Amino acid sequence: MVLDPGAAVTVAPVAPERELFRRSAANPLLAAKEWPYPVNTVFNPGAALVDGETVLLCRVEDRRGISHLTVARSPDGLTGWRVDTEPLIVDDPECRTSCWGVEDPRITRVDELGGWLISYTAYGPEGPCVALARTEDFRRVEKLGVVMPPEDKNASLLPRRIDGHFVLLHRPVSSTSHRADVWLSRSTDLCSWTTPEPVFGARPGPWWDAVRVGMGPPPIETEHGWLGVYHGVKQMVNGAIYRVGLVLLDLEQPSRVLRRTDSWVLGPAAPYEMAGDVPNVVFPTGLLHDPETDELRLYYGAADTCVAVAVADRSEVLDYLLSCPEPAPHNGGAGSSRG
Ligand code: BMA
Repeated sequence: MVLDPGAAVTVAPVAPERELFRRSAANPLLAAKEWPYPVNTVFNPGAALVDGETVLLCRVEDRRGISHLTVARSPDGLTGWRVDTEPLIVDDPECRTSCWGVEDPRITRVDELGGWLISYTAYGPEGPCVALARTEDFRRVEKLGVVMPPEDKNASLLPRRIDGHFVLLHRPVSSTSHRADVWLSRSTDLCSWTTPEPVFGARPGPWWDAVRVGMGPPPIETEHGWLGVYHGVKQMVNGAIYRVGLVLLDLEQPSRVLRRTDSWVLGPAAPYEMAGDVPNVVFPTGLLHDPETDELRLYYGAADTCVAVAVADRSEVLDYLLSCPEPAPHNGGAGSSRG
């Protein structure tokens, strides 16, 4: 075949010249050696700002292999961490849905609840499912129970109601197609949830997010839409690679994807991301915005072994997202060919 040098070529948008998300020199922030009791690993933290301090609710895998959630606090979100000596949320050996542990919390500040909603994975013999808990101070929690049956995980609640409904993004897995895409469900009381709506899916073939996608931290409201961070998985012959991409969801119709990055914006490259219990994993779970500096802090688990953070400018992130092409009608949706 002879290529016509004058022919128009469609080129995927390139990533920005400098990295959007820049790793902190303080990384890794937290690992087993910082823990006040013996544990295997510390990773995938939810994040919140509480009375001027950064609170990370970390997934801690104990030396049985079962995970629980424990709070660490820091004045600047980077250094001077103080770790609680007791977990905040633990497995319940009597409960079918969480006797194998609790994992991967996401934290949403919900002003009308006067506190924070924690969405986390409860794990038991039926598989992973989504559970909720509420806290006002990260010292006591009220468990609200399981809201999505197995297999479902990676749940993040939006911080405000839309048309009178709370909105939960979550990631069920189809037992027929084995698709693992992002859906959303709505609720007026955080107990009963409506029929799920597809949001966006894995892109088949060679894509970096071809095998599974899952929402990361709760999306942040911006003037252009909900800024969402997600993880995507590619299966290689020697294992999976977990990377990070971005979506912009419509403010009033959050199942509508306005933009999605074709390229990942953060992937395993630092030694602590490439080696550990599960090599080549960057798994985003916490996102904080400082309105004074416009800085975003993205907290993530690295190699299922430690906690790290990368920072970005919110305006640069939005400019980049807005420069990405609008997805075609089905392109953002779960179950579509390019989903
Ligand atoms: C996912 C979750 C995460 C984990 C990731 C990489 O399925 O279980 O907790 O970080 O795999 O192992």
